[in-house]
Amino acid sequence: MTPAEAAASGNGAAPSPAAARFLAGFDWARWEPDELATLLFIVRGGRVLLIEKHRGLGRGKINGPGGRIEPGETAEAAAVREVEEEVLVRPTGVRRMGELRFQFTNGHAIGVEVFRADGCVGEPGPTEEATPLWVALDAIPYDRMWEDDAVWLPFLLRGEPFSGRFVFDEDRMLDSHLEPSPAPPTAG
Ligand code: 6OG
Repeated sequence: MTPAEAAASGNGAAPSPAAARFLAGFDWARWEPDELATLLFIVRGGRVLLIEKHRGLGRGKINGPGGRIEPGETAEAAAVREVEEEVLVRPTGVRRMGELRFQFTNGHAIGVEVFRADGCVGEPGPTEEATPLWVALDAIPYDRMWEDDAVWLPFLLRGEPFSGRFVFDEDRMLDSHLEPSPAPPTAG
C-alpha cells in the first residue's frame, strides 16, 4: 500500500486536500532528507529520561533529547551533544538502535538516528530548551508524545533495533511502517 492509499483507506483521520495532493506524487524510493537529527534515550533502573521540549519542532511535546546533526559531526556525537545541551548530563554506554524517516505533507523530510544509553554522568537539570523527566518504563506518556513514538519506542526499550518510516500532516500521523533491523546497525 502506498502512503496515499494508506491515508485514504479509512485508518485514522482523512488527509486534508493539500496533503492528499502531496501524497499522490510521493514515493519513498526517491526519499531524501532535508535535515538529519538525533534522539537519545537514557534507560537506567527501570526508568527512561524524557524531556518536555520548550523549543523547535515538537515544542510542548514529550520526547527524548535530541536535535540537528551539525555539518562534520557524527550522528552519535550529535546525539551526545544534544543531551548535554538540553538536560546537562553526559550519556554513557551509547549504542545506535535505529533510524526513522519522517515525511511531512508540507514537503519537509527529516531523517532521525536513534540511540539508547545505559546511564549518564551527572543529574539531569532543566534548561531553556527542555525540562527533564525520569519516567517509569510502564508509564510512558504516549498521549503527550509524537504519534510515531508508540510504534517504535517499545522496540528501543526492549533493546531491539528497528527501522521506520512515517508520513505526517503537521502533527497527525497518516501512515507508518516499522520493521526490526535484521543486523545490528553500524555507528556513524
Ligand atoms: P530540533 O528542532 O529540536 O530537532 N523529531 C521527532 N521525534 C519524534 N519522536 N517523532 C517525530 O515525528 C519527530 N520529528 C522530529 C528529532 C528536531 C527534533 O525533533 C525530533 C529531533 O530530536 C514526526 O533541532
